[in-house]
Amino acid sequence: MNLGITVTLLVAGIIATAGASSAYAQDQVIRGTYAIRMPPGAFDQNSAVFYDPPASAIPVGTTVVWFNDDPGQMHTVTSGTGFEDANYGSAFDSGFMNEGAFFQHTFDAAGEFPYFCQLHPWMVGKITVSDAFEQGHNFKFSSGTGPVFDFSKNERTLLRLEPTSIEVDEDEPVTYKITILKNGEEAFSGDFRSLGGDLYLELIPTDTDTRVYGPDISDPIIGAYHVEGSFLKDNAAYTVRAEITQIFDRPPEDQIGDDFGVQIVPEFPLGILLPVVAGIGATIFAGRRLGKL
Ligand SMILES: [Cu+2]
Repeated sequence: MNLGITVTLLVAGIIATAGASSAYAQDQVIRGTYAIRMPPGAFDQNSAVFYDPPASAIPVGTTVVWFNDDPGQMHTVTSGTGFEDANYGSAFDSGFMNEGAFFQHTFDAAGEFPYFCQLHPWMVGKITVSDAFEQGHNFKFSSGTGPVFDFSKNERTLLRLEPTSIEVDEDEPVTYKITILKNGEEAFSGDFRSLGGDLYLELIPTDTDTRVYGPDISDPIIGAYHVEGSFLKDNAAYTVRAEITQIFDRPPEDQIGDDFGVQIVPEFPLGILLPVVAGIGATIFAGRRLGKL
């Protein structure tokens, strides 16, 4: 088959598919902000990683996009723990995904969402969704684990910042300055660019040096960034200080900033349940204002 015919057939196939289903046509565009990959060799039962990352904690409303990067292998992303789960596939199901295909799903409700691959049922992953949020003066702040992040239960938590005191168009680039304070001392600072105002930032406690990577989706820049490091691995009160320092290429007229509290703990012992719950209430409802810095 020569290349001209191949391309013609491919284009005809795409047009036929797009015409058949508008939902499928929409999925030609990546809307997801948080990426999970099926890496080369993911099909192999002995693979170290099937879905990467295998377990994530995200705020409600996040759109996750899965990519099949496994050469020559088809996979699925199917809700449920496996075929023994009577409701498997009811929350979401990608259908067969060829190499290079992607599937996206928006998580609109809190809960735990295990999923698996119908072709290789040993491939399992999990998404935990939280609807906890804190309303600051300038941002709504959501965390995949709520205000207490127990990293023995969740290895990572995705944070979302949504500006609420300014309007940002979907195609408008915004620069955030994020500072993370640990017990009141600056432990991290970085600049992050995003389109449309919302910033997704994942915190990953590790035993390694501080590392920043992302965005997951870079064209356009709508994807999540990731910050990992040992500085996140202490039993400590953390503050995430968010500021918008640029809209397009100029600083905003008024300073836009908020502080949000995140308690990071290595475990959540039952003995301290009551005092910590009181702390959650205080953290949720007492977002401190930076105001004019
Ligand atoms: Cu598979």
